[in-house]
Amino acid sequence: MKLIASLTSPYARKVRVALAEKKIEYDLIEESPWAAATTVPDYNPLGKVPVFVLDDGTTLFDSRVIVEYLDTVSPVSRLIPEPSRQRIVVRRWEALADGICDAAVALVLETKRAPRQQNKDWIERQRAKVDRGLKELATELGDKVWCNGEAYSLADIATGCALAYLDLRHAAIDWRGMYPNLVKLAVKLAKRPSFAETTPPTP
Ligand SMILES: N[C@@H](CCC(=O)N[C@@H](CS)C(=O)NCC(=O)O)C(=O)O
Repeated sequence: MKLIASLTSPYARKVRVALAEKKIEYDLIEESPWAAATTVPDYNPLGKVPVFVLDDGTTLFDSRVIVEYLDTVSPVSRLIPEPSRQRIVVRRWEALADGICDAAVALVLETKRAPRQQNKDWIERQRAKVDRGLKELATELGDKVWCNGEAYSLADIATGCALAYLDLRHAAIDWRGMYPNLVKLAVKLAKRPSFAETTPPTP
């Protein structure tokens, strides 16, 4: 099995952390979906990473589908709880964390454009999503040990990857100064081998 991914993608990192937690062997194929010669559209018509390629050639995307697949095929370290209520809670965390990444990625792309081509309203709209998203993460976490209570889950992985992506691309967003409970969680996550091994390279 192989994972087509860029090392800076927060969605790909979520999958790589899940693969490490579940101790699943795979080949990592590094690809930038933005490179002129990218082969990503050969695997995913949407041209996005991550893509997981099964041994029979089946391609899986996006990151949420891949993680659900991984959790289904291996019972090691369950990341998505079985009971439906808890399962939905964890998937909501993932949607929130991924949504923060969506807005953070949109901000990166917009601010790469020539200053005169940048749309200020669009930038403010995306920034507001990040700010509200962070507030919701912190409120939902409260003083719990992990996002979903007592047990480590996909909710923590998605949240940790989103926070680290903000550190990577938006160092000016001071989530650390505003949300000590998210800092505590991020520190705990960084100590896990799955996170330590997938730290994105600094640009
Ligand atoms: N919802 C998708 C998002 C994937 C995504 O947007 N990946 C970015 C890299 S961080 C990408 O490949 N962008 C290329 C493009 O939008 O053309 C997932 O969870 O996998």
